[in-house]
Amino acid sequence: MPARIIVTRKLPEPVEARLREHFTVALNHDDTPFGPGRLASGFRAADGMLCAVSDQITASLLAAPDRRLAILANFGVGVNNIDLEAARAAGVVVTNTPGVLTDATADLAMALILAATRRMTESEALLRQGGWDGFRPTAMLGMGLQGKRLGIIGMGRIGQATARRAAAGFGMEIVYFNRSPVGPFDFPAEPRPSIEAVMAEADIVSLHIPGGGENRGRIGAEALAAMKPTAYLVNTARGDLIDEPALIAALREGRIAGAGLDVFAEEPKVPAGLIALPNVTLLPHIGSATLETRTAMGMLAVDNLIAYFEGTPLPSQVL
Ligand code: 8YV
Repeated sequence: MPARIIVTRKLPEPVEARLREHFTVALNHDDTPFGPGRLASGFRAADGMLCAVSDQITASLLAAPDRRLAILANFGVGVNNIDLEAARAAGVVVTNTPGVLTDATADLAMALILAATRRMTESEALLRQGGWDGFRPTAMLGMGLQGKRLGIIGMGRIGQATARRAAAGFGMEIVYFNRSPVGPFDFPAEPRPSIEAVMAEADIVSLHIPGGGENRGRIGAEALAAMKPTAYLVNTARGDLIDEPALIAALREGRIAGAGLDVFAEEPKVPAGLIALPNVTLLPHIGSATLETRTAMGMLAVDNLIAYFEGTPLPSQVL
């Protein structure tokens, strides 16, 4: 009998077709997010779940005595939506989708770097609101990237891909902090001993570390105070890395120049304080949102499920 798989979100068609070929599958046709009740009944009814960042996989779900579920194939590289300690204790296998979303996410980090430094959100708002009265040599002046310093926090796959784009494509210098030694790279980059050291000398800081755990709130008042008043902060990683009230205060008081954010601490809530600020570009978690990438992520999640139920090595196992 094929294994029973529950899919918590609507996925690109080829991924859903492949799931139907291999499993008895319950798809989410109308894409309504699962609440705790629907997740709990899924844990009782299915052998596996293909879940996403919008699903909070808590200790109480994982510890339920009537759980049937044996594997969580997470759609995404970040797994901070899953209580990993509880999954380990329950013996539930967890997989993710590294590698296939590196380029799309690094592209979006560059897009946010450009949007922030070229004041795109502010400029477009002016135009849409009918406030543009024609070309002016001194209007909407931003900051050029050439020769500026990009600070990468977390030099993993996506951090490196962002740095490579910035160095090779835009002539930026790269400084970075990584918890463990990393490199060499195919672009020039200098390590720094701490996050604050990177933040102090960067013209733009881009975050690429995992969310949750000890990283929650890591970019708080102290780290933000280290930044230059002319510098920008970009986040395509996880929203909870940033203490949002501290960031709002820094932006409001002009202690940093601007920000580009694709992720938020309590998605889909976006603090009103951020929405009110003109010098921030805000995107609804679209780092990996290309058809090619979302299809590749889905296929990798399915590869993991197939391998698990066939008893072969899993392509990308977290636990
Ligand atoms: C995903 C992401 O689209 O991979 C990640 O960690 O943040 C995104 O690219 C999202 O997690 C969907 O589950």
